[in-house]
Amino acid sequence: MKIDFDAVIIGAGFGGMYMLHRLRGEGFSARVLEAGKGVGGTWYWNRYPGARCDVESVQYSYQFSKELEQEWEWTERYATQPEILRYANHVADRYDLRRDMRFETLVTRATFDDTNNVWTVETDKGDRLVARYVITAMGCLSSPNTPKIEGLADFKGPTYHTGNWPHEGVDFTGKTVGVIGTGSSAIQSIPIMAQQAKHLTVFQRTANYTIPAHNRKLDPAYVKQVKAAYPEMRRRAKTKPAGIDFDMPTQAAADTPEAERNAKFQERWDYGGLGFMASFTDLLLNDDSNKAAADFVKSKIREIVKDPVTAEVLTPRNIIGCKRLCVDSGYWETFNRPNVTLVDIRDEPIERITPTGVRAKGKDFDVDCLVLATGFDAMTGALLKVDIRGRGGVALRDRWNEGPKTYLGLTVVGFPNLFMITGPGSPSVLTNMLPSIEQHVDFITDCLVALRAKGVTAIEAVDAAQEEWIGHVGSVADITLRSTCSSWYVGANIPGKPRVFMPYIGGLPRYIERCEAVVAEGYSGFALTS
Ligand code: NA7
Repeated sequence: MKIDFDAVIIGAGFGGMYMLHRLRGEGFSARVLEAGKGVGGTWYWNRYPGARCDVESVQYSYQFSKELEQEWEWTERYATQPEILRYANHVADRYDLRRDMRFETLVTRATFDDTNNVWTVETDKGDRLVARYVITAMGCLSSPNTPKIEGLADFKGPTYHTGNWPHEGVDFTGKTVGVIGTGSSAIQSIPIMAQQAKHLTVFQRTANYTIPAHNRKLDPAYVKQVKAAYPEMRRRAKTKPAGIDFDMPTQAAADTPEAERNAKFQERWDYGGLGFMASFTDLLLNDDSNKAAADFVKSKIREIVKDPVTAEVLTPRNIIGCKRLCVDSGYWETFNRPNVTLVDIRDEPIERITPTGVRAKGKDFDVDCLVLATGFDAMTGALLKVDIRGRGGVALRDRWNEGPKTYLGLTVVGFPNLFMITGPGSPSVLTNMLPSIEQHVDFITDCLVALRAKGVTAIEAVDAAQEEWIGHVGSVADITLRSTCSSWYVGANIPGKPRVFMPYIGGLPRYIERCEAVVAEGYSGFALTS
């Protein structure tokens, strides 16, 4: 059987780029297929105003090359989307990655051939590529969710989705703007849109928690210091559950007197960012401790937002950290502006979109343009958009109709020679994505090298191993409060999506240990066919 490539990689984000680099280094042939016109994945599409990473830039970067690590200069504590995209392009140039990439090419179908143990990958351009392996690098938050609100298609003005933002940018100067959604994308973009727009109306279904970023330009002396100690920082990061090097708590909020507890929350608030949830060990384990953290943030909302009614509407009612915590620059303050209106649609959904605006709560809110900050069909959306057919023509869509089941978040029973970078059931979105991506890419590369040495033509997860892994993913999720609310982690934002806590919450160190054990045991949990 003639094959075109050892591997077809779907997606040219950070996963696809590093995957290509590693495979080339080991002498495999590979082709990357990418829907966008360039590299960068999520950072290619998410160009909304204020888009930034919520992991600090010096940690949200590749670590596979010491030279790359040393030569790249991050300029802000939290890198902006343009800076991260520049970094992705720099990596593509440095390693001459584009020559094995095909852009504006959407993968439509991938079919496994049981007889020859190969995949045929088809694209919207009419390609049919035969490869031994298919590696998906499509990202966890890459399939934008456009809610089915009646009348959306009739709106006369422009409609923008934060996850698929026009590349030329949007100037809201002098415009009236309606924003639907108050997740991370909205929380980052609202303060900037409010500065430009004549009037901004925010339609909020669920009030959200956000912690100030306290973003700043990075002091070159600090960057120098980080670079000098990079290996140590990276090593420490891998010992932390989220793969981020920061001070881990040692004390439970439940064992801490109130004044001391609040002082700690204040310290973390002043420091800024996601580390707020690491103020104490038990914020996601104990209801009272969680409430203490939530109350602290609620008191901040009341302090910052001048109008008590608006403050009350902005005050979240769910537990903190259940939905992904947001990191902002001036979000609450924005609601003190005279040109910003908040509409609470918690109990009454938007009735419809009219040709001139939004009808909600029996009122028409006329707007020139509409921004959908309505998130993504997370973790499985991009994968299931491709018609992936495994052994016997079984569709992944059918296999996962009760929620995704994987072995290690990397492979699926019935789908031999298919690997997923940061698939459901792996730590992925609960960690710093870059080290998680690198760990997966290294695992896959080492695996392909080992299979080649053994003359293996097919690798497939074994049912018992997958069941055991899924059981473990579910049982660790049940221990935390994180699985208890309606978040995209459980697919709750997509009507009809099965409710399953999708990422692995056991932490990166435990996950790495498990992957290493699988390798040490000669790829335990997998069936290998020569
Ligand atoms: P999110 O966090 O999923 O936020 C989407 C927002 O859109 C959220 O406030 C939703 O309310 C709201 N939404 C979705 N559908 C509707 C409808 N039909 N009506 C009203 N409001 C709606 O997506 P983001 O892009 O902000 O962030 C995703 C991740 O990217 C983020 O966690 C970071 O990791 C980076 P809901 O909460 O569902 O009531």
